[in-house]
Amino acid sequence: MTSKVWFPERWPPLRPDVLQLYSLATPNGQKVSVCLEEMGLDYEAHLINILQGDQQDPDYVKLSPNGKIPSIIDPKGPGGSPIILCESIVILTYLADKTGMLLPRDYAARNVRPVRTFLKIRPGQVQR
Ligand SMILES: N[C@@H](CCC(=O)N[C@@H](CS)C(=O)NCC(=O)O)C(=O)O
Repeated sequence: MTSKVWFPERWPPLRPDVLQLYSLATPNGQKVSVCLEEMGLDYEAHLINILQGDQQDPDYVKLSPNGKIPSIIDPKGPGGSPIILCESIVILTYLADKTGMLLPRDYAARNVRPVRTFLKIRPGQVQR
């Protein structure tokens, strides 16, 4: 079953049928971009300039009630219905479940320390 997809008026999609990413190149924002690229998912990116207060735009807060990037709209979410998600770990876990990539499906395997650390760590904390 599919239902109508809502998009923020200020950041209209060019391709409403693909996943929409609302983000900026910060450590938390990049986690989701890297994940989408690694998974080869088709998506459209919208710049949310947190230095200019875009994250407090009333339309953006409908995507991310805590006024933080990143967030996504997947027009083809579970059961074919649209889904809106915020919080990088929630998004990463959702994308892993959607594609079957990058995270073990098994709950116990998923909760071992290296996997949890990978999800939680900020790219800026990774030492080269
Ligand atoms: N726990 C959130 C944190 C997201 C977060 O802190 N985003 C920052 C940029 S990296 C942000 O949107 N800051 C804008 C603000 O706090 O006004 C996540 O992992 O997604």
